[in-house]
Amino acid sequence: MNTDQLRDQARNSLTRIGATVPDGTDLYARSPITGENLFGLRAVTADEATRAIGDATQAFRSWRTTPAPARGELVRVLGELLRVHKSDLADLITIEVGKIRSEALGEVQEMIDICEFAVGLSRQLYGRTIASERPGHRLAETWHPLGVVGVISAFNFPAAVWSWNTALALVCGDAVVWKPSELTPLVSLATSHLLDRAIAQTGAPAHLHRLLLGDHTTGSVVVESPQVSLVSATGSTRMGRAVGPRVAARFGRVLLELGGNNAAVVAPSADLELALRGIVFAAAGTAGQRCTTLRRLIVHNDIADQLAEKLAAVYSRLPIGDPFDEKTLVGPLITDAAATSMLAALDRAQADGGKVIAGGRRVERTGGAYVEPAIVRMPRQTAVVREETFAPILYLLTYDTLDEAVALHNDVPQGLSSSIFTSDLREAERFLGPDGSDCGIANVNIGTSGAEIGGAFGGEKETGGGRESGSDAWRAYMRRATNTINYSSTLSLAQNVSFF
Ligand code: UN1
Repeated sequence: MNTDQLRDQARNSLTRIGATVPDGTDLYARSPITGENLFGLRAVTADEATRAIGDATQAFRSWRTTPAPARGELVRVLGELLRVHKSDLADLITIEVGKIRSEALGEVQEMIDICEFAVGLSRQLYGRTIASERPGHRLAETWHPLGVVGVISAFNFPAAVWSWNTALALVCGDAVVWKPSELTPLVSLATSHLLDRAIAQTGAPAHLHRLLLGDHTTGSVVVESPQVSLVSATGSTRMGRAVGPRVAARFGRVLLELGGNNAAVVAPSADLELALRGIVFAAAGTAGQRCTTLRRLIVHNDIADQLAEKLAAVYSRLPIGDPFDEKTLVGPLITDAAATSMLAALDRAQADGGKVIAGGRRVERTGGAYVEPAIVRMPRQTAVVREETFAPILYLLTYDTLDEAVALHNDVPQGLSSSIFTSDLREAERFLGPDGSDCGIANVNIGTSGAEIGGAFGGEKETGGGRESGSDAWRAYMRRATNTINYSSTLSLAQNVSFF
């Protein structure tokens, strides 16, 4: 598609959703498909951002006492609107991120899934009753809404990551302000408008959610505001290093989802055909631009040549190009800079003795940064392998013993996602055990990417430690109160203390 067609398609999707684009020249919606601008937009000023946080704080005051199941109704309606506009939103994701259609639809499905999870959760924000040591006393734990949640999201999952945070925050009784990536303003406008429609339809407070389009100065307003109780930020480790301490300095809470450098171990007993499919999706899918993308393959020496050959054969046939073309599996990288840093990483890997066994070249096309996903066989886990390059590079390393594989696996600063391909129960359990993978996500016979929303999502070490999405991740969006209730007529002190 050319830029005029992309612009028309974006306009049509936005119109069906009902969203309008605030005209301006502060930032530009663009498409990585052609590398050209689509619309000029107006950003919010710092004053407007501060006022929006104030408005959200007001909305929070009434929302926090709305019964949680009634809050769930808002999220249920949002989920319905997402179903109705699934195709429109997926189009905007493909236009602004360059994801292939199936993955863009998958991203919207992930949003619908988390809405449904959150609706159920709205009746399950359980506290505990705890045995008290004193007669006639009850000890309990109550979860209360936290305040305003500031969501800072990245370009690669421009809508789903917002929904993990927002669906939970809303049922937990919080208000949300959202600073999306500058690279995906149209997806943000559309998504935010769908929530505004759900808010209007259910009579929830109008300013419960505020979209703050802008650059890092807008992000700073969110990070610095004492009214933002939790900053949930997704992006690079560099971004997290800047955000984390600033929020901590004002005793705010942070939830960080930062870089990954995800690896899969392939053991000699692995089902190689299954492993092959898992590896290719995880490494080349989304053009290597997921935080869960498979970046390192740690293969047993006995099968390394065989697997490398099979992978190289599949890579040589990967259809690269326009993500709207049904045959395409690898769309463009988000920017030219992303392609430049991929090529620079490949140069460094080769200087370290790495051999490119598949791909790695820029695909010549007018407009857009299209690259061939690459596989590089490395003699060692050198510095470049230990860094996250947000592009489709798969480094292949080899091992002889599982101990060696696990040591290589864990010897990177990041700790998001991991997997092992094996038919050996002992190896699988060892990998999942306390001295196995040190990641927040550890899988068996499935790749590192494409997690379901039902589990908690996040990682250790430089990945930031936060957990979002399913399981009990909701607790990050609430504050806990411990209650001691004396229903006897005597005052007894804990720890047998006597006084007065
Ligand atoms: C991200 O790349 O920031 O597990 C999120 C996955 C998706 C989410 C990725 N469910 O790959």
